[in-house]
Amino acid sequence: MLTVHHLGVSQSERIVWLCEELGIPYELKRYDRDPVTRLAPPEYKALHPLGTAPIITDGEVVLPESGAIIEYIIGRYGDGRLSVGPDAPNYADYLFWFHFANGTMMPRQMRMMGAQPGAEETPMQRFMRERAESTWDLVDQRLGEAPYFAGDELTAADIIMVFVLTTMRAFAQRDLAAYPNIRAYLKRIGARPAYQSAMVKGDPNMTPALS
Ligand SMILES: N[C@@H](CCC(=O)N[C@@H](CS)C(=O)NCC(=O)O)C(=O)O
Repeated sequence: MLTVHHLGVSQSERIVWLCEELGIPYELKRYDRDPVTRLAPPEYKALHPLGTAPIITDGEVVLPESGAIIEYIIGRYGDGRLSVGPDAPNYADYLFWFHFANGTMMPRQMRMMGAQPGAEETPMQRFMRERAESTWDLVDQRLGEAPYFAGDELTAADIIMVFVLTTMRAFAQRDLAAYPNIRAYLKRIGARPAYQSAMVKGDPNMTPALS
C-alpha cells in the first residue's frame, strides 16, 4: 500500500494533493512538527536518513524528495496522468516549471526566511531580495499567459509549484497584491475539489494561503 507520510504544514501537502487529483488509493499518516524546534519529530526522521518531508513508503520502497515522489507516483500509479510527454508542444514548459519549483524558486524564498520588510540591508541581502522578487515576477508573467504552468491543463508542474506560492508564505512572507495573475490562479486551484480535500485531510487546522 502506498503510504504518504505527511508532516503538518509542509511540502508533503503536494503529495496528498497529487494522490487526491489522481484518485488513487493511499494511506495518509500525519505527523506534527516538534512544538519547540518546528522540525519533523523523531518518528518522521526515523523513516529515512534525509528526514525531511515529504516521504512515501510503498512496500520496500522508502522515498523522500518531492520531485522524485511525484514522478514515482505518476509513473507507477497514475498511468502518466498529470505529466506531459516529450512529443507534446508544451513539453519544455512542463519540464521548466516542474524543475523551477525546487531548483530555483524554493531556494530563493528560503533565503528570505526571517527577513524583516523595510530593514536596512547589506548588498548581499539586497541581491537576495531582488532575486527572490524576480521569481515572483516571472511566475506572475507566466500565469498571465496560460491558466496553468504547463499550459491549458493542470499538471504535476502545478502540484509542485503551488506550495511555494501558498504555504511557504508562512515561512517567508510575501504580499500577493502586486501579482494579479497569481491571485487569479490560486483562486482556480482553491476551487478544485481534490485540492480542497487534500488540505482538509492533511492540515485540517490550516487555512490554505490562497490570497
Ligand atoms: N527538497 C526537499 C525539501 C524537503 C524539506 O526541506 N522539507 C521540510 C518541510 S517543508 C522539512 O522536512 N522540515 C522539517 C525538518 O527538516 O525537520 C523536498 O522537496 O522534498
